[in-house]
Amino acid sequence: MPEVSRHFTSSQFIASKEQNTTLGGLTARTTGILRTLLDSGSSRQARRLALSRAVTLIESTEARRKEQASIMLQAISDASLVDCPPVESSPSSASGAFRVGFAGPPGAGKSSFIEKFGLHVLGVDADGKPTRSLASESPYMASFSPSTMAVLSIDPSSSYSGGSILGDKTRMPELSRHPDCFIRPSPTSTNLGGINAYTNDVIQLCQAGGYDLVVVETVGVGQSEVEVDKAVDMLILLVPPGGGDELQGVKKGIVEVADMLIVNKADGALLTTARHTCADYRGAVKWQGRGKSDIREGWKVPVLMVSAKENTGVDKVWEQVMKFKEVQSKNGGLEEKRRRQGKYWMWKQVQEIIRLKTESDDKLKEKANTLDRALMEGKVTPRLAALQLMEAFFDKR
Ligand SMILES: Nc1nc2c(ncn2[C@@H]2O[C@H](COP(=O)(O)OP(=O)(O)OP(=O)(O)O)[C@@H](O)[C@H]2O)c(=O)[nH]1
Ligand SMILES: [Mg+2]
Repeated sequence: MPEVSRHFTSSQFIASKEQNTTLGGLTARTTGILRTLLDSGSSRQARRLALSRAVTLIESTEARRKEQASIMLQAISDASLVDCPPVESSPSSASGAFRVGFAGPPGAGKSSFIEKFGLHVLGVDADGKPTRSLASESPYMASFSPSTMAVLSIDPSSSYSGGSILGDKTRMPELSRHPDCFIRPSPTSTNLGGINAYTNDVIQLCQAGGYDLVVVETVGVGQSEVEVDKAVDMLILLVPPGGGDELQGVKKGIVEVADMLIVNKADGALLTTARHTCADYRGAVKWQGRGKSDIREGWKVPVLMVSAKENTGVDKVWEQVMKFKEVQSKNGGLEEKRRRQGKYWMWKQVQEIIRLKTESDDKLKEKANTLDRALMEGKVTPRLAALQLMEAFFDKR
């Protein structure tokens, strides 16, 4: 496993740029990626490409590339790098990018909606044509008006395809052509449900690259969406119209953690059903955010009706996102949520490091396989198996 304690100072970073040298531990290629990503002088296209390459590095399973990724992430998160040349479009470094998660059942229209949402937020389409009128400008825009956006689409079926921008695959053809939008489909990792172990790292990268708004799309209805809430500032649940069984199909857990609910496909023959679904959800979320222990204290979860197809309701959703950001920034909820998330990701990384180390060490792997078999045969309890594996793990050190 890579050493994660290596770090660089900003003067080293700047000197390496001036002298065109590499940073300790990083190859020339990785240094180049990092430099392009963090340098305010990089063009939008160059920075987008560097981000794509950096994500590929993070998702790599190959030991050497993993090590590069680890050093790169360390360099990015190093506080001493803060005073390296700032990225022009970077939002205030205090809060970084705002992260919004979209979760919901397969086929609910998440990608279709994100495309319309993204175009609305950015204000112009890929050809520079305005996508919203001045009349739809909101007072909240004064404090938050993103000029760049990243979309991380967690693809459950994905066999990873090498970092191309799969606009058609993600159903965001227009947005994926947009020069200020970075779209990246990523495979899920089976043991983590709807997000993967790197989602948080990729979000950090997007932030380092100056992306103001990061949107994460996940698929499924259950544990996975609750998990995506650990990586975002705001979680939006997007559902199709339909009551009864379909409503029950959306697990209670996700409705409880959602900060906003959207009923999509409120168009044509589905409009009446969408209205009923909306009313049902309004009843379901009535008491959310009321408890003193809820970090969203005072936030009334909005339930909105939209149509990605007809491009309706998108402005209202954006208005509520900005409002949530403002309310949560002021009452400290945003900061508190990020602190809790930091703790969560530390332990998630511990788990991942143990898993990778076990897989890359023949003896540990053998021990794990033996314990696996013993578990299947009922010869050992999960607790004992875990203890034995940990003992073997620490013996190796
Ligand atoms: N009528 C109608 N159909 C829509 C709307 N939004 C999406 N669809 C259709 O719903 C289907 C699924 O849309 P996607 O955007 O791929 O849905 P998704 O939730 O991203 O799907 P997964 O990523 O596969 O979970 C497509 O056939 C869309 O054309 C809408 O507002 N109205
Ligand atoms: Mg989708």
